[in-house]
Amino acid sequence: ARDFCYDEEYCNPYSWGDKFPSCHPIIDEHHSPINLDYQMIRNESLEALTLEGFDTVQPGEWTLKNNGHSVVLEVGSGLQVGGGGLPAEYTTVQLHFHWGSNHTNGSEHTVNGRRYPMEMHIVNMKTAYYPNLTAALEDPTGIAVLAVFIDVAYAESDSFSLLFTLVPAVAFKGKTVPVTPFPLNSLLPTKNISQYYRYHGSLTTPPCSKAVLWTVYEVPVYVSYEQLNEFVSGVYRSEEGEEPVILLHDNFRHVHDTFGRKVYASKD
Ligand code: 1SD
Ligand code: ZN
Repeated sequence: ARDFCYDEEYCNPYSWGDKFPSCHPIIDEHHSPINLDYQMIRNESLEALTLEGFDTVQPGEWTLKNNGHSVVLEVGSGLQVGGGGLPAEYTTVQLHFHWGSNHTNGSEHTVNGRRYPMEMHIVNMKTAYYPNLTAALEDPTGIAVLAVFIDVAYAESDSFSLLFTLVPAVAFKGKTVPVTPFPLNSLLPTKNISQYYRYHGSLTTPPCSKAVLWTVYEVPVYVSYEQLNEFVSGVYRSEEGEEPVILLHDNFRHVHDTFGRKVYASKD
């Protein structure tokens, strides 16, 4: 039996709480994702984050993996995120994607109700405190996720093609492929990197732990329609040889009420 899913009745996001009690959307709780609107509080002290090691080629080898819920890039240990109002230094662990079935949906966070076609999450855990992600989930600020919206344009993205051309190798659940490290900042917006939203929320997948400081970049990055289509139509949540063969898509959670949470916008 699958642990959680996005479509079937018994395991979709509205019933995650049956198996994972902290996924129940209890009133006043800090769930993610949320809609970002113009009600945000401008916070002049939120400056650009410090992304250590993001502009260099890390030693070693990274791994791209299909875990049946997303495509995940596990990175080594040399990447660190801090500053930008975060209470500590965080070590980058992995990045992964959420997407739809075409270019009209896919992102988890929405901006004034609009969904982008994709959203990338760079997952970081509080350095020096926790041996692994599971341990960090007990801390309300144990995890810092950097979210980047991915939109479509006519031009192909060379940076994303590095990663996306490897996706066919992990088309099926459980598949992994080695990745030669590359500067991770090539996947980030090139302009206005100091413009972002900040709020406290949860993991968007079970166990939905309220352990995440979210940084959502305002400016999207762009891939071509072809790049998006190939990704969206080429990843399965079934294992190789398993019947039926089921596409993995629409792996985004519905947006949640902020219940009066403060959502900040950075200084610029
Ligand atoms: O979906 C991811 C999940 O794969 C895992 O990375 C978790 C962190 O332990 O985070 C969620 S998410 O909230 O970044 N979508
Ligand atoms: Zn995610």
